[in-house]
Amino acid sequence: MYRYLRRHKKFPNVWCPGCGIGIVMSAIIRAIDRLGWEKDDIAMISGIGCSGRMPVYMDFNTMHTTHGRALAFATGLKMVKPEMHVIAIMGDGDALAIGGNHFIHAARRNIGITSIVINNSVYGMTGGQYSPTTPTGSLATTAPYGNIDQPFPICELAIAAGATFVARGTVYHAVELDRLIEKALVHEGFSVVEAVSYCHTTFGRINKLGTAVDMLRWQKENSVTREAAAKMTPEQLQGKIVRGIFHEREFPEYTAAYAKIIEQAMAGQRRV
Ligand SMILES: Cc1ncc(C[n+]2csc(CCOP(=O)(O)OP(=O)(O)O)c2C)c(N)n1
Repeated sequence: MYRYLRRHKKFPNVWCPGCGIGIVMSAIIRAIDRLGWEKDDIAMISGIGCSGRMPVYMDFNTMHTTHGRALAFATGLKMVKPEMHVIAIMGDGDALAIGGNHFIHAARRNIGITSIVINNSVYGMTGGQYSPTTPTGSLATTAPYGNIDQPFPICELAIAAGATFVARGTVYHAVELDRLIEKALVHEGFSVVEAVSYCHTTFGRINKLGTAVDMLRWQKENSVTREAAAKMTPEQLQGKIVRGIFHEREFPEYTAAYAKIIEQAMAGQRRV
């Protein structure tokens, strides 16, 4: 674990004690360690937010960029260095509010980036405003009477937009999460792992959900695997988090397809 951290420079971290983001970070480290990848071959890119702080603590090639633009920077990097393993770390607000268009277009292109979307149902860093994943009816500092918007289903959105590997795990099921992340990392095209986390400091407190441990217990009791979900009725599934791989398919990866275009152009082979 320590081999992957900038522990002499960047610690202590900004996360609240008990925050789920640390569990996601450990899951990513375990997945990378199992793959045996060189740290120099990995680029980890984030926007702004509590989730966006993760690459600051990791000893890879890292970029901590502007809010909502992790995938724009990651796309640029992947285009010039297609041989690198590019990982984008985003909060739900970063990925789906301000960064929503980048998310759907990166998925549409099937560019070989692994996106980890840490879903804590809220804008954590800026004080608990409601985000695109806040459940309908939940309280937030900007929804003191209850959020009336529908939450974005991250995995369904990613599949519809064209992502070729899409999975969801929770921080309670940490070992399962690192297996999902490992599969996403080795996938050739655009892969998305929704890591369902929690923010006990802003979302939990205002919604009276208890401590970090209570929120972890809630995840344990209210999530089911895809296989179990297939045997449940829509009523039984109400409010449950379904975990597992939702989508996996083959489609040409963007930088590989682009390299072919360059080859054709250099050879003077125009199609019209
Ligand atoms: C262009 C821009 N708009 C707004 C902000 C303020 N801001 C910083 S972090 C953040 C939201 C963070 O929420 P999320 O992406 O869900 O991450 P979390 O902190 O919950 O991990 C916002 C709105 C900013 N830094 N830049």
